Amino acid sequence: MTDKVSHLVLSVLPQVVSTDGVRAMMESALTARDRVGVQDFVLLENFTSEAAFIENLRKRFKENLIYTYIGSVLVSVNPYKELEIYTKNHMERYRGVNFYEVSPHIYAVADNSYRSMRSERKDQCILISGESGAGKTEASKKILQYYAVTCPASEQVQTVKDRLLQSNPVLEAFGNAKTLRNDNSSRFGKYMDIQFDFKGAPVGGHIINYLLEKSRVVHQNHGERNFHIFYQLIEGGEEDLLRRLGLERNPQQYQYLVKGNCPKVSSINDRSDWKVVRKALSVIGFNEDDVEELLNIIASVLHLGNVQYGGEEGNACITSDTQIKYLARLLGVNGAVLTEALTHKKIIAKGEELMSPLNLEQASSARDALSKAVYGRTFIILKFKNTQQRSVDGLLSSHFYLCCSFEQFCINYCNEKLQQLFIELTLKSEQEEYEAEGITWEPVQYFNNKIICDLVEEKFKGIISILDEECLRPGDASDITFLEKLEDIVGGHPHFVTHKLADAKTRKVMGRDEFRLQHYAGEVNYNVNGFLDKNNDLLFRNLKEVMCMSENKILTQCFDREELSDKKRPDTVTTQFKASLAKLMEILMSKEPSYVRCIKPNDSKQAGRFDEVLIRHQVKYLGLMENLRVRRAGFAYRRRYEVFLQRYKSLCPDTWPNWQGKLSEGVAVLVKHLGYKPEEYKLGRSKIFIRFPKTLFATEDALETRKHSLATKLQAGWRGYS
Ligand code: AD9
Ligand code: MG
Repeated sequence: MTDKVSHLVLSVLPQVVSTDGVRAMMESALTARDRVGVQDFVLLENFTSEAAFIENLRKRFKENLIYTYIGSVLVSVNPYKELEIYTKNHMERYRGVNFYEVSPHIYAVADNSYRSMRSERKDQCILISGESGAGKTEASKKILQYYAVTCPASEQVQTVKDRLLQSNPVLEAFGNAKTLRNDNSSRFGKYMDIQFDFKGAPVGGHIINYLLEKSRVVHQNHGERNFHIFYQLIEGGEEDLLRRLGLERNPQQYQYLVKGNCPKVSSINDRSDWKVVRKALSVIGFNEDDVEELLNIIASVLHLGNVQYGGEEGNACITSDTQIKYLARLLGVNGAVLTEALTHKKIIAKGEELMSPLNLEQASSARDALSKAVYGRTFIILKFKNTQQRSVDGLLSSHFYLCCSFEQFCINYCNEKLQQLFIELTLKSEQEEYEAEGITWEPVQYFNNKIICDLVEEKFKGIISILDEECLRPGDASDITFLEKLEDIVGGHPHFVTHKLADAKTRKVMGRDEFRLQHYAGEVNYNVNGFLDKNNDLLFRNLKEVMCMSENKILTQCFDREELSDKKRPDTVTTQFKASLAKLMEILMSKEPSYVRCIKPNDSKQAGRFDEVLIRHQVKYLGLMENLRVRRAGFAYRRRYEVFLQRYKSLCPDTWPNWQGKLSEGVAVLVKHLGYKPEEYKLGRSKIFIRFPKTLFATEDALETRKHSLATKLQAGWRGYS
């Protein structure tokens, strides 16, 4: 019943062309077109030319027009400066207005998604992709802000809105870090689900964060930092808080914070960010006790990093017990037990438990494994959770890495899967639209990246299977034997090569410990170093035991005792990831997707700089030309009859000032009068489909001419048609 009400209300939304819309459409008129390009790439005359595509982007970028469509896909170029296009006024302008009637904007995508959800009762998702620094996180924030402002609100809803918005600073504090490419780089994948009730008000949601780059907790490359939260706490934490946590106000004191030699970043104010995060934590539902426990964990990670080992005969022992004292108190564990667990490994032999001492290297890596596990698991439960209704909107952002470690391998695999979904769904939706309109669908040729997905994930023969097998194999298994196995099993695959198998030219740009995958987006070399360890992600059993005994409530959630009783080996990281990806794909397949494709204009984070080589590369790996080809395979332009008629009716005496009959007949009369040839267009059930942009442009030009002559005639006192 309630569903029906909301449906009825929305189905009567007027579909008029607003004045703003007319202006936006005028962008396509000839004069403006030369200056600002076309606002939809499908209107490019030479749509197969990458050069024309990039030229169009450039023209628009120069005019601060950072958004352009490919049909319903939004392409966004990071302006690296604040633009006055995100005001409340702008939000209002996009609210309830059809996609094509206003200039391209992220708000249009948000609004369109929201309205389809409400009027068609279809679950929606918005997929945001692009490389590091391209603007994905910013785009997702803009969408959330749009919903927060424009969706109906009540007191209860306000809490949900606040929580959704405030979950962002918290997630960013714990999951973002300064990298060479982006001062605020998200080091995890995020899937956000927002739930709306029948009135269209957000009533709940949850966030799934996956694949945090845990290795950053213990190591950072030069010029990069650890996760923001550590610096925020140290710089911003109140005196007595730091005293309680046993921390000094100097990041250089902490081993885990000095590796990148980059404690300060000019674009970041850790102290004021700390205040924002502290407030946000309470908004998303952390009470004072929760916050205390959370900060105890963060401080513990820093103390763990400062645990130093020494020792004779290779057996590690902890040189000073200062850190252990803090750790015992902050984590609520027994110091002696923790010390033993940080220096020994429990072995179960013939039913007996033995403690075997670790050497220095093993002990350091056990300590680091503990830090990563504690931080990584805390991050997973750190999310806004408030599930009430069915899920209706997802925001997903993902990145494509061109560098080459284990984490990037996983992320790039994820992107490969998303690309597959993208191609499938774009083709599917094109096909469905043609079918719905009763127009014959002509199949399109496209590159199907299934072959690469298979290379990675196929059972027994795929890279993940081979990696898992090496991880499980006792004895001499190592990263290098993994590489050799790969050569044996997938060596002949057209998308795979190693140093040994490569031709002379490729060999020059490959290390001996690397393999190269030819992704749909381009070639990526992966260094096998650390693959086995990271895939195993082993945490010694006795360290797990200590954590399970912790009195810290967050940790007891993170370390489940069942994990200890479970004799079965836990799944490897890639296997878990593969399973969660499969689940994600299933969720996404069941929703209607919208896409935002983000492009980074230059590597120096500079406003106004359009680095063509860099952009061309992204256009390629985001599959934008492919996307455009699919979209243009049939018809470049399509509009609902009423919209088309409204705009062009003045060009034909029979449709001016108003057409009284059926809309489709009005359009038929109009285009006949305009001299459209039969091969140039098709009339569907509710829309006209125009095959070539030039047909539309000619009509636009005619409209422009007519406006001019009309203006002249009006000045001369003319009344009536002609
Ligand atoms: V990463 O894969 O998480 O490393 P993102 O998320 O794609 O990356 P992000 O959204 O963080 O990039 O954008 C990087 C920076 O570009 C931001 O910190 C802003 O300074 C800048 N940016 C991005 N989008 C916009 C925008 N629409 N307007 C102004 C922007 N600045
Ligand atoms: Mg980001």
